[in-house]
Amino acid sequence: MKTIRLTMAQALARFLSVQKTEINGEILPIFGGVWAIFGHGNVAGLGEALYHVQEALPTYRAHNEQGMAHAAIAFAKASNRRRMMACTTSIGPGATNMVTAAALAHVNRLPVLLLPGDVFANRNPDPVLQQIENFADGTVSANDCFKPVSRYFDRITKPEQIIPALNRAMNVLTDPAECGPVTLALCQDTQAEAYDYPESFFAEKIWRIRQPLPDLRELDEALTALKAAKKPIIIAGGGVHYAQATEQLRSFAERHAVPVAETQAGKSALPHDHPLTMGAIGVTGTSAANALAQEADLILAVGTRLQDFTTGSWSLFQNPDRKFVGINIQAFDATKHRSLPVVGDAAVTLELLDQKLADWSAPSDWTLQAATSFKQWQLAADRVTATSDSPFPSDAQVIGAVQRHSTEDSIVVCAAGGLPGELHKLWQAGKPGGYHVEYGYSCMGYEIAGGLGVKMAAPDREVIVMVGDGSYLMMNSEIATSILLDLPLTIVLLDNRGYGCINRLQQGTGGESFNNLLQHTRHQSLPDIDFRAHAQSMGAEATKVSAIAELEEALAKSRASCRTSVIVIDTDPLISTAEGGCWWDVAVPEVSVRKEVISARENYLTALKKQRIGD
Ligand SMILES: Cc1ncc(C[n+]2csc(CCOP(=O)(O)OP(=O)(O)O)c2C)c(N)n1
Ligand SMILES: [Mg+2]
Repeated sequence: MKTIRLTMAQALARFLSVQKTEINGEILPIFGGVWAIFGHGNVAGLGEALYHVQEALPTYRAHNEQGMAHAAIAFAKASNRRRMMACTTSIGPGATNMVTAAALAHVNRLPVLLLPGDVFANRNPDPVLQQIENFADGTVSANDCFKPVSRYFDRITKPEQIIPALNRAMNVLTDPAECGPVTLALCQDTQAEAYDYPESFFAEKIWRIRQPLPDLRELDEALTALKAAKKPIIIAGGGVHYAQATEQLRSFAERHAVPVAETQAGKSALPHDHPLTMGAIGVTGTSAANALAQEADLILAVGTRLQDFTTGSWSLFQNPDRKFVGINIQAFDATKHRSLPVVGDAAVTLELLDQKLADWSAPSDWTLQAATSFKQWQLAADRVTATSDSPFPSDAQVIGAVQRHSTEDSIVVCAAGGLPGELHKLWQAGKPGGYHVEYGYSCMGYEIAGGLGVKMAAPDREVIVMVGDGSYLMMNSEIATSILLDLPLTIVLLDNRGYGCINRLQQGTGGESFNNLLQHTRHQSLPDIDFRAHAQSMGAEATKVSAIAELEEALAKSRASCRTSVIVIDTDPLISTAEGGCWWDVAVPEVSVRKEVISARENYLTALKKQRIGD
């Protein structure tokens, strides 16, 4: 057997650089690069190794480990999981900074390879700088925090262990059902240790995402249920995009006249003006989608996790005879809430169902009802997004302006605050993938770093990040990275001077405004944060606009610019779009001295009666 003597880190870097993927007939590196922030836990080992493979596997430096992992995850999401990135950190704080991002990837079923440094396998220098020292368990390190949020976790204590570990890692990262974060904790001394690796370990490998066929009995059961339906509706989730099944979804819906509603991850599966689209569903849904969902007798849930925002915490589907059919690559999701499961690839499964349904279609009065209620919704949406000259416009009015400025190729990026709900309801997505909102983990601070990852995946498309002041303050440092890498983003910052959506939620649950908007916090003096100056200090072009018309001018300028632009606009923290939406289960205190809480509790108890679980 021919061997090559390399350190574990050199072997790992070399292995990653020869993993390939096939996209539309083109062979590309599956790893778009490695994000790295070095420290003593990875600079000498993996740092030295990455230096030598930069041609095939570029290294990128970020400013925050969570941020760089967000960028990596966004890159994978924008690539429909066909491509991905790795992230390496030092031991300790650098590593644990990535745990939140690992959870985000875990929830959203997105691939990312996390390579935190770890303590010495030989334990000689113990405790090494930043070693946590668990009193009761000598095998525990800070990296154990990754275990519950990794689909596969391993600690590499011997150089030869990467041979099976990387094979397993690649399997998880490219398996459509298992897909999620993989963490390989790399002990510092092991990174530097040499081994005679078989040459075959470094042979180029092309990974293709498999498309499993569904079980025929499951397919038949789903078919029988569908044929009996009088009021069917499709819920399109993120899986529709990851399976690249948007065309199959569209032709299925058209052939069988089934209206389509979209989750946050599913949005943009159908173009916003398709005659069968009902837009967003659930807590942040359109009145049309939600009215239909209430009556629907058959819910065809495709590639969705059916999280509470989609189901209105299980209050939305009120038809006593309703049936769920779950088309999903992962049985865990396909069988949720007693759905009839059809475990398989969404594109293949929709095609098979389509053929077997032949000329069956939903009754025309149902589709007519759907189209009529969507038209009504559109009128409401047009009203709330129309221009205003108010000094404090609503989020919806800002969205209207950004929408008017955007093109079919623009990609809007968001994650937390009031904006995701407003965007879910109101954004009119053109092409699949034009809407990138992380709402599985809804992680404040994803927006800018995520936008950077999206831009890396789609450098020719305009990336518009919409972000609240709270999320911006939580994490903005990858603006500097976007300047470093010459990857321009358009960032629209909506400053409502605090955590507007949580303040509204607090009021909605009977609470006094407290600790959310800056004015309601314990303070000596109220900060007047100059976001424009802040963004400018990192190298971005930045402006503050005082009205919607000015915002539109600034957006046009930003498109012409080849640098990241930050456009700041003051908005009203108290307004959100009242039209559409449905109940969301947020537990209200059973006893309180506040009469507003008591009354909110009464409303809560009434609402709970609509919750249907386990039937
Ligand atoms: C990391 C993280 N911490 C806390 C939350 C809970 N949370 C959701 S939205 C929000 C406020 C966001 O403020 P901002 O970005 O200004 O948006 P706004 O609500 O004002 O629209 C908070 C604290 C979260 N989603 N993520
Ligand atoms: Mg805010």
